[in-house]
Amino acid sequence: MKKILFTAALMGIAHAAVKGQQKGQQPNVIVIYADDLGYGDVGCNGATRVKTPYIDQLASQGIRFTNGHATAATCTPSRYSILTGEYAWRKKGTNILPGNAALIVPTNRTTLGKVFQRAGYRTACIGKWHLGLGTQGEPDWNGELKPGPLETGFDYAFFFPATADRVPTVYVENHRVVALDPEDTIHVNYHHKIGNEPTGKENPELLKMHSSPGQGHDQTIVNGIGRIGWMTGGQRARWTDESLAGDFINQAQHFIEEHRKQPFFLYLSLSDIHVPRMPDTRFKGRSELGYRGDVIMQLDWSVGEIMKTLDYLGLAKNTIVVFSSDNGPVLDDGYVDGAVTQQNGHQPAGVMRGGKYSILEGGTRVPFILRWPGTVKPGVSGALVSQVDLLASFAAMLRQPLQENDAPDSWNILSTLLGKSQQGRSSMVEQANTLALVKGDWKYIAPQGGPKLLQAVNIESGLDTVPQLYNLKNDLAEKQNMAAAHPEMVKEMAAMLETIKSG
Ligand code: NG6
Ligand code: CA
Repeated sequence: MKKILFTAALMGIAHAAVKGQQKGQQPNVIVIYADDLGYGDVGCNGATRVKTPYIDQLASQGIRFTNGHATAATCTPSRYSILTGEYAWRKKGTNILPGNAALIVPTNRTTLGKVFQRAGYRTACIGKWHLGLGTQGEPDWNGELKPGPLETGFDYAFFFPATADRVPTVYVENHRVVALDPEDTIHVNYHHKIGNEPTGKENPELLKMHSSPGQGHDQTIVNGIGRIGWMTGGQRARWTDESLAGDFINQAQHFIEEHRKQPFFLYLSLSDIHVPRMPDTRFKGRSELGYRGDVIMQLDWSVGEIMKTLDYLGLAKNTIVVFSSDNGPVLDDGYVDGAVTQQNGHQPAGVMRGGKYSILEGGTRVPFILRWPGTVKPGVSGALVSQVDLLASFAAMLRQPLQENDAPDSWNILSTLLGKSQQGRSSMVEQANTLALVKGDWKYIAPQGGPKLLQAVNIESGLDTVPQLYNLKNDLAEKQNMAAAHPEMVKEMAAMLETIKSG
């Protein structure tokens, strides 16, 4: 791992000498991707019970989109889409991946990172990956882990393989586990217990945070927290949950500082506010919402650190920062962390129904901010925009041609993202156990059987065996199913969804 001497490195740089260094250059782009952060979890979208001053500042200096979306209500498909410009439901095997899955992004296709690489940018992926590693079978944790981010558009990568609640709980730098010890090799299994380390199920007395009854997370204990999956070995390589946010920010600052003189693209995929929510000790108990509120504050701190780094290096004006989240919010996602008992009236999805795992608006409508000081006029936009559009939009900005089969669902909405147009996408598909089509003010949810309430997480799935049609303009909370009153529109939108599916 590269040594992080960020502060020392910065102190050695004469501030004035750095300023304007990038004048006339193409703008840097940083995508800060939060995990499971709901539309209503940030102050600028109405949260009052938790404070997010840095995210609010980013919004007030840029455009805050009120109709901005992830493509899906869970992580892996949304991440697949933001990087490939393709709806994930077009490709099999793109649902939530286990920690030992193979790479699902084809290495021969154009990705967001590759668009920047072709335009001469240095690119990095820092944070949560969750798109698989290797070609098939178990990735070789003790050898070379490829293909992965380096084969799909990134020059540098520092990440963990899946989610913070899945083994192996280690960092990977480029192709190798960080702090790997050949005397203590890493082995992972998602089917049965391996090794003799305690598990949350057998040794709950060793836990510092308990898993929610019936929600798993009771396999190998790492850092006092039961995980999904079993692992053995790699004792020195294991991360500490309390340090995750700081570790990723250190890496990000180092990358920005190192590339301050050339255009860079940073995909900064933070672990907050996904479970296990185990903030750095200085954030523990800081909010009134339990650890969920504390990690929102930690996420806000992370955003602030990036903003300060850009300011300090004189790069703020020449850097586009996009901030969003991979899916909507959830309170109890498997651990007893106070999110439910200390909700205190906080509304993580704002006025919307649903959340993570749900086809209702709370599932995919997430915080979405773009800041480019001096170029993009601050404001609020209600235009329909999706993360899947970043690829075609940035390709247009960089004048990088896309081939016929590249990024099939990505629309060039650059002028909307930059606030020059209020016109977003005319239609968009949402995914969560079924598909929904948004067109203008209307949303059609394709019929699909299944539980109406996802009991473990206490979230409405939005599933119904009959078609649903909502007018989002008048009824953002999707309370009035208008399907019976507008059979023609149901027919038309169902047909349009079929056309998009076969397209
Ligand atoms: C679910 C996990 C949940 C979380 C999610 C992935 C259970 C019962 N729940 O299967 O805790 O890890 O997967 O979240 O195992 S995501 O944001 O990466 O999609
Ligand atoms: Ca997520």
